[in-house]
Amino acid sequence: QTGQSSNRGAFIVVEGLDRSGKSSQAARLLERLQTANIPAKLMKFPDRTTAIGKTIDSYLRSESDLDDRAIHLLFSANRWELATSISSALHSGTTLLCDRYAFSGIAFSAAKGLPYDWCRAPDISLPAPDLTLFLDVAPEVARERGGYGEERYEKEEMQRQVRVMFQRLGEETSGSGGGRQRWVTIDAGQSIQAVEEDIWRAVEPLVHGVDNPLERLWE
Ligand code: 2DT
Ligand code: MG
Repeated sequence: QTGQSSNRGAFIVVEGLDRSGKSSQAARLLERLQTANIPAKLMKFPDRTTAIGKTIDSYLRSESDLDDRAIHLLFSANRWELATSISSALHSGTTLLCDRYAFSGIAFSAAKGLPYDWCRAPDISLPAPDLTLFLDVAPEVARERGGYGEERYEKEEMQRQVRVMFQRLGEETSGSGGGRQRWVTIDAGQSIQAVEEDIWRAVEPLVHGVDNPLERLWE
């Protein structure tokens, strides 16, 4: 190739309801990339290890209570505190996988009743994923996979609302406002192997690097 190829790593986000298989699929994808000698790294939001992340963790485990808007802003701040490491990893050629990102931030808070546009505002300008894989599963199927856990939000009615918000985010991301960003819905009700293959089909074109510059969310 000629010209100014930026040849950075791809930024790939995995989103979905609780019990959609997100974390297992992200781990499998990481392994697959590493086996193919593609430099790759896996991140996860919320990142519960930072000071902000510890406050989020305590909230999710219902050890503390916070105003809905305050916790929303902390989730966003938890992404902003890692935004520089995201872009440096990508620019050093690492393919970055991320288990949840800003879409979860909006979907969960908007599902609680906060205004959608208000929820989106603090995440505007974050590094934008090249590809978002939405692992779509019906809440009743997710429930049958051994039940939801103990954490806040892990209830069927909440998950139902969250799914509606994810679907709206998907429509807006793959629409005209999305630049080169792609949103791919994966049927996560299939077998683990079938989901893995669908994911690989979407990811494969990106694993040898991306030429276009890193975009910012909703700019
Ligand atoms: P995990 O079960 O994946 O650890 O997520 N959440 C997540 C939000 O409400 N806002 C956010 O910005 C993010 C990233 C989704 C814990 C829960 O936190 C929710 C489930
Ligand atoms: Mg969870």
